[in-house]
Amino acid sequence: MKIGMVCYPSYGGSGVVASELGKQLARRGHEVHFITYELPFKLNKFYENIYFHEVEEFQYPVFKYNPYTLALANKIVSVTRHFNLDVVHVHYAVPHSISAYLAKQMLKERNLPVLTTLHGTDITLVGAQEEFYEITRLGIEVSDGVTAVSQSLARETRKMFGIEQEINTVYNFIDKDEYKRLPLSGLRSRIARPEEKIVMHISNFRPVKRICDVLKSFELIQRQVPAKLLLVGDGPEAGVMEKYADKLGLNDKIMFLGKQESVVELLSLADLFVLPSEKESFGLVALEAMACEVPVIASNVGGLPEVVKDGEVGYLAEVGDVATIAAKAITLLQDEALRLQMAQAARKLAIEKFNVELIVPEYEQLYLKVMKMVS
Ligand code: GMT
Repeated sequence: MKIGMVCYPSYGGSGVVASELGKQLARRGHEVHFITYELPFKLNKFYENIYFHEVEEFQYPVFKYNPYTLALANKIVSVTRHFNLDVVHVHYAVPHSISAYLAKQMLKERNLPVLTTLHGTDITLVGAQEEFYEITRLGIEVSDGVTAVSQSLARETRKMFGIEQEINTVYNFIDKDEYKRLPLSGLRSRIARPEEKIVMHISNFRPVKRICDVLKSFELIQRQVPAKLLLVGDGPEAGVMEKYADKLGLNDKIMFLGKQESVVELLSLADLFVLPSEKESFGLVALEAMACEVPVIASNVGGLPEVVKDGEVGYLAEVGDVATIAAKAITLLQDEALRLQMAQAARKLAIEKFNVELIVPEYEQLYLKVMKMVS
C-alpha cells in the first residue's frame, strides 16, 4: 500500500507511535509518506520506503496566525496526487483529521480513505476545551475509520462527544528486539552505589505528568531504601521541579538528565519506573520500561490499567496518592525476588500483548477496510 502518515514530528507519544508504525510498515514493503512540518525526530536517518514531505510555513502580513491546517490539507492533496496514495493515516485528531477531510473534498477525482488515530491529549485536553470541542467531533465523524490507543480512550471519546461511531482500539506497540534490557554497564556504578536502587521517570515534564508526585514519593522511598532518582526529559515543569528537589534537600540523590536519545540504555539501569500522571490514555513509556524488565508503579487512570497489570508487573495507585506509591515502591525495592519476578512478568506481558508483530497487522487490516469502504 501507499500510505500517507500525518503526525506531530516533535517529541511526544503520538509522533513516536506514528514514526515507529511508519518504519514497521516500510519494513513490510509498504510505501510510507510522512507529511508534516519537520522530519519526525525518530526518522533521522535513511529508511527504505519512507518519504518525507515538508509542509512549509507561509508568511503573509494579514495572517496573524499561520494557517497550518490549510497548508497541510493542500500538501496532502499534492502528495496524494503525485504518489497515488491509497490511504491517509492521521495521528492526533486536531487539526490533522480536519486537514485530511479538506484534502478529501479537494480531491474530486478520487475518494481518499482517511483513518484517524486518537492518542489521548487530543481528546482529554484539546477536544475537551470549548474552543476545540466541535471541530474535534467533526474530525472524528468525517473520518472513514477511527482508532484509539486504549479501550479507556475509546470509551471516553464516545462519552465526551455522545457518538455511537465505531472506535477501534489498537494498542501502542513495542519492538521487543529494540526495547530489551541491556547488560549491566559501567554507567550504573558511576550513577549509584551498589546498594542503591535506581528509580526512574521519563516524560515531557508537563503538569499532567505530576512530577511533584514522583519527587514526593521518592522522598518517602529514600528514607527506607538507599536509592537514586533519575529524571529523564524536559518541559515546562523542569525548572520548578529542580527547585523542589532543592527544597526537599535531595539534590545529591536526584539527577535531572534532560532530554535523552538512548532511552533503552537508561531504562536498563532502572530498578523501578514511576508514572503518576493525572491523565494517560496509554502510557507508552510504561510499556517501554516493562519491555526493558522494569516494574512500573503508575496511576490508576485512563489506559494505564490496560498496560500495567496491578500486582503482576508493578502496581497502580490513585492519582496523587503519594503514600501508596511510596509504600508499594518500598515493598518492591526491599524484596529483590519479588522485583525480579515482576520484571520478568513485565517483559512477558509487553511481548505477549503489545508486540509489534500483533499490532501492525491490525492497522494494515484497517487500511484495507477503509479503502474498501470508500471504493
Ligand atoms: O502525554 C504525552 O506524553 C504526549 C502525548 C502526545 O500527545 O503525544 O501522549 C499521548 O499519546 C501517547 C501515544 O499514544 C500515549 O502513550 C500517552 O498516554 C498520551 N498522553 C496522555 O494521554 C496524557
